[in-house]
Amino acid sequence: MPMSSAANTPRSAPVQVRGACPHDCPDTCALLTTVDNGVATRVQGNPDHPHTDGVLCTKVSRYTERSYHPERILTPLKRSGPKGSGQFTPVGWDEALNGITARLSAIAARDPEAILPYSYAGTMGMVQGESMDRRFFHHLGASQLDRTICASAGAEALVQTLGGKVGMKMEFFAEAQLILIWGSNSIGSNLHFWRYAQQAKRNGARLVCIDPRKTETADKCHEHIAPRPGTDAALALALMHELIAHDWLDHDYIARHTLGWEQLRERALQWPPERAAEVCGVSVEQIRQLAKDYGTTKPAAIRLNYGMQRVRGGGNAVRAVACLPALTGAWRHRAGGLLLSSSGQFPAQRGVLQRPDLMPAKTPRTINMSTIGDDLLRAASPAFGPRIEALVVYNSNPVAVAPDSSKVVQGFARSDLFTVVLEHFQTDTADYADFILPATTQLEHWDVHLSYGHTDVLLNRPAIEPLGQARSNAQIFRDLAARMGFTEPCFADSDEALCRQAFGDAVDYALLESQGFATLALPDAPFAEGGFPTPSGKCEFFSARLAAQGLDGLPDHLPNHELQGSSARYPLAMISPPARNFLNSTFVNVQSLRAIEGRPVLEIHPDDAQARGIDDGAVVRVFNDRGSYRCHATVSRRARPGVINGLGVWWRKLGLDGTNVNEVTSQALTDLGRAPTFYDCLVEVDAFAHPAAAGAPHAA
Ligand SMILES: Nc1nc2c(c(=O)[nH]1)N[C@H]1C(S)=C(S)[C@@H](COP(=O)(O)OP(=O)(O)OC[C@H]3O[C@@H](n4cnc5c(=O)[nH]c(N)nc54)[C@H](O)[C@@H]3O)O[C@H]1N2
Ligand SMILES: Nc1nc2c(c(=O)[nH]1)N[C@H]1C(S)=C(S)[C@@H](COP(=O)(O)OP(=O)(O)OC[C@H]3O[C@@H](n4cnc5c(=O)[nH]c(N)nc54)[C@H](O)[C@@H]3O)O[C@H]1N2
Ligand code: SF4
Ligand SMILES: [Mo]
Repeated sequence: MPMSSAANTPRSAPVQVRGACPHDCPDTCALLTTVDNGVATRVQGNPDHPHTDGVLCTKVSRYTERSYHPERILTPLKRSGPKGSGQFTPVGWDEALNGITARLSAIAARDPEAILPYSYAGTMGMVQGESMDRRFFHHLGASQLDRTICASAGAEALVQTLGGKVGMKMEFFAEAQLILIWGSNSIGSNLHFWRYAQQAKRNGARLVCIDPRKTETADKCHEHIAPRPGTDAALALALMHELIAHDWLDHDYIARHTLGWEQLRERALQWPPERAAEVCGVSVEQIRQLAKDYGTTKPAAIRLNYGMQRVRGGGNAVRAVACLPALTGAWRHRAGGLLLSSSGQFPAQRGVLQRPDLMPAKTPRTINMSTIGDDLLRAASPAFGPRIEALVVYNSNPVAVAPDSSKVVQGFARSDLFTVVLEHFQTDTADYADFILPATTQLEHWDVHLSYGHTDVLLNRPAIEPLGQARSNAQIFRDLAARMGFTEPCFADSDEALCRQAFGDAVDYALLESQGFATLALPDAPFAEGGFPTPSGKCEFFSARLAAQGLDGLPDHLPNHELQGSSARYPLAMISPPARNFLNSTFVNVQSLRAIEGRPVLEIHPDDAQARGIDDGAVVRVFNDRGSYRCHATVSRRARPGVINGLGVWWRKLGLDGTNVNEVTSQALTDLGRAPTFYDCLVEVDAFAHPAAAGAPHAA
């Protein structure tokens, strides 16, 4: 079929338009959208893009269902009932934009820091996610947002250890002889990495999954190690202990390319496998065997992911694991080392795109998105600054995804808070808006993407015209800037011009236009000869920068927050990893995908279920001091004893009794990176009589 860049073609044969998957997923797939007379009829993986290899996950292969969903918001909406009631009336763009600028101008005249943008990675696109929006809020002098909700603990840990979000190339996992999949359900959340891991497996590699939950990935690995949540640093330190005890070390690599070996050695020797086994709740033999596998197999690769980060000691855990490849010299081989995130390797021109120079001379304060619950309820004070009076939410659904929902809901329900939500759908968050603005989807707008899994840049061309009156995020902020009287030329840049600015000359834009993606030129084995992007140029076991902040310069095991204080009386540890057919809270309203997930479920081990009289399929109440949510129990050995898995993240209004898993999660933050601690959460569960329990179908 001929390729076309035209968004709208006259009546003619179908065309295919090249794009990129916008979702918060490490795979950043290349898309091919079939367009038949202006209608997108099919979204497929681009077979020419090596990482995508023509394959998409189930979610995005249903993309047309999401884009043409009958509940898409297609006009601006103005609130017509009480906050949170979800009652809105359609209005024209002029009325909406005028209403919004009037209110924001009035607040800004008093104090622009009372205005807060709230966005995350609903689209990962650099144009629709971090360009015109940032210019707008910088010029306005609004509060800045600390975007911590996902990855900042691990990011900070990598910066302190390896020097940045750098690591192995995803494709070389296929050549490894041992792969540790550590804190990741790759089949569910990183499918295209899993394809390389399978290739390695076919070539004889051993695969080990380290995850408290027995995931579908764990099922397909040779070995599954199920530590208690929040104990990975103890496990990593015990592995170091064994590497030292058996001298499975690369002394030459350590001497030339690491910093702080003597101190780390001393720390690790305090962690014999027996001690770690006690902390982690796994057997001494499993730890010994893992250490032997890791110490004696070459090349050995670690796919480290986000699961271990969402606890108090998440940053330290990532630091501990990130030390391992330097101890064994695994980095010498291109199929050895570690990958958490590749995104630090892209030559993104963020200063050009975001224009922080537009900010007022006195840099506005920063609010942590992970504590939005508390911060919306905070009064003005010298330490905090002004009360938050206005929120502009886009690319995020905080009422569903932020921790400690009851606080978040209370904050969004404030009658004096002015809230604007840019959305495709009337999410839990949009229900609390004063104005909802209809945003375009990836099929309808331009964008350019980096990846946090592979190392290719992708261009997304619009395949179809915007549906209804939808406008791209960048267009909406351009419109708002014009009405606010921002006259700098940068507020006139088109979406396509922003695509060109994102990487400037560092990426061949003509290649992006002709093939849809461009691969960065990077060394195959980035640290074979050291050269880490840390201040010392070495892998920093000991971080002088952390020590200078008064923190431990070495990685250590930090027990979970919830094991201390009043929460410690709740007996079960709850983690809430993603459901495979949702992406965070995106897709929960897509009927065919929700049908696969069935209903909100809590996996509970047979012993824990029996002790509480909970039958498979029963409605349960999961509760602690913060709140309670309702879902259906799945009595299953996917849960380890003492740990329950509340699969996320359902829209509250599509869950049971308007609740979801974040009713019980806390706003406590991680050791590094100020990130949330979703998986550091103690609860109790009980069965209770609920009308939904009778005759409801079992979830798959
Ligand atoms: N299908 C699907 N794919 C997704 C997403 C989605 O919602 N759905 N979300 C996307 C996003 S935003 C992200 S950040 C990534 C996240 O993807 P991953 O990095 O893979 O992280 P999670 O899926 O959050 O958790 C991975 C695994 O960690 C386990 N885990 C929980 N606590 C611990 C612990 O203390 N230690 C260890 N070792 N493991 C633990 C969980 O049981 C889970 O199976 O995936 C992306 N991809
Ligand atoms: N309990 C628990 N909570 C969690 C997690 C967990 O594992 N457990 N995971 C956490 C993680 S890793 C993350 S990353 C966060 C994610 O949290 P969010 O970033 O809020 O992600 P989503 O829930 O997918 O919501 C994204 C929203 O953006 C909208 N959107 C998409 N594209 C566009 C666009 O182009 N324009 C506009 N205006 N809107 C768009 C979508 O419709 C969707 O409603 O959730 C966190 N919450
Ligand atoms: S969500 Fe991930 S696996 Fe699915 S199409 Fe997008 S990038 Fe690919
Ligand atoms: Mo995330």
